[in-house]
Amino acid sequence: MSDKRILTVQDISCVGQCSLTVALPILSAAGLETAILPSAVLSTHTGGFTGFTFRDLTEDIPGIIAHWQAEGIRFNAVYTGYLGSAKQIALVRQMFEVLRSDESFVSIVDPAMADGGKLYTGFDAAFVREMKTLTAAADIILPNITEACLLTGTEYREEYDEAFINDLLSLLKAGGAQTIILTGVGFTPDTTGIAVSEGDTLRYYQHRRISKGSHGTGDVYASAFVGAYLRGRSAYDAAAIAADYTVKCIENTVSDPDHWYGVKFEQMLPYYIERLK
Ligand code: PXL
Repeated sequence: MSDKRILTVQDISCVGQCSLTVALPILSAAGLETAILPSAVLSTHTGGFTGFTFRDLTEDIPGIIAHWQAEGIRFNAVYTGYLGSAKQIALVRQMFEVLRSDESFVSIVDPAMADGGKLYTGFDAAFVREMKTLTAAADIILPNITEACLLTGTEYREEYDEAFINDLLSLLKAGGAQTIILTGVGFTPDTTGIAVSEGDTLRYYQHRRISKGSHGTGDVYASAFVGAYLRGRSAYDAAAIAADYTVKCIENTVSDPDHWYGVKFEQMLPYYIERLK
């Protein structure tokens, strides 16, 4: 296995099984040396908890980038998730340029900002506008349907057909997106899955839909995708491995009503590691 070093930029939600507390263990399980850059520190995630603390770390980022540049630190991939401010997005775009390894580099953006037709608490139209510039600059993006609608100015719909998905993908491509992993796409009530768009090729990976909208599953999915992709799987195969792993995590959690805030992804890591062999 060739050694790859990845940087992931997303928040630390101290409690809640999302963002960095999910990405770091999953990427490590994939065998990747993983550096982290926390975009913000929250006491919990914002989905269902109230009264959480939020410290934006945007002001720390220029100094961190400058230090890494002085040390000659470079990465084979930068993978971004939930970001702390619109201003931070411009800094992340700069990171794609100044922290890329000359040997290999891929930029992967999960525009984590919305779900179920709604922006997450704290984000606004200015954040969406800035996020558009990041998805245009990235090699691979992983929006859900709500995020794809926001990025393309499309009205969100609960029910849709393949023509709607094709239009969303065309608009994303027209906006500069390259490889698109569109998540949460299902055409029957009992199925969901992924649309993988690369150049002129579009393939679907469909699977059983277990429950609607489990917290943190977008981060589990994106991290598992990034791990598999950087371990040399094609975008489609990585999308499928990540989907199967995420389903296992949800199956492992649904019977526990107290565990509403995230999924028990840790117990399923052996399955993920096995799939990467
Ligand atoms: O899972 C996405 C996510 C990440 N980070 C924070 C969140 C959310 C979703 O609500 O609130 C802080």
